[in-house]
Amino acid sequence: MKKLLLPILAIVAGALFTNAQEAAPAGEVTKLMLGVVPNVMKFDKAELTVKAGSKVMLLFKNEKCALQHNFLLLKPGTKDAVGALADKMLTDPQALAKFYVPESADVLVKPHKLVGIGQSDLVEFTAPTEPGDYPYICTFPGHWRLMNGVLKVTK
Ligand SMILES: [Cu+2]
Repeated sequence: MKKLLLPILAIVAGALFTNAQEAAPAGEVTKLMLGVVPNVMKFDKAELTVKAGSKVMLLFKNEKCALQHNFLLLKPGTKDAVGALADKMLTDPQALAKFYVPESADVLVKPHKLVGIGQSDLVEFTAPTEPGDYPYICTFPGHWRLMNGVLKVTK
């Protein structure tokens, strides 16, 4: 069922996009895959690249890691600040319900859930219009120092 859903979503997004394209010829849908390296608290890619302002469909998938993870995209230069907020959530009784997403204006893209073993989260967003290096991190407390990467937004 899940395997079916993605192609269908892609087709729907593609169809929507075709219509939108007449109004916004610069747009395009970029599909990205991001995974988890088991047991070392790392994403399987340290770097991803998208065009500024493009539609992005990112499939974040945890195939083999027993820990739970998430995917957040942040404003440039804010990894340490948001990471520190994430670590503080250890004392927040609502943290699990919030999927360990800290409340911060530096968070550009939030996850829908924590992704346990065998699970995935399809994250759709519009890439920032300003080119630059946008950090992505997992905010499960303690993970972000190792579990981070850079989304390169290009012109
Ligand atoms: Cu993690």
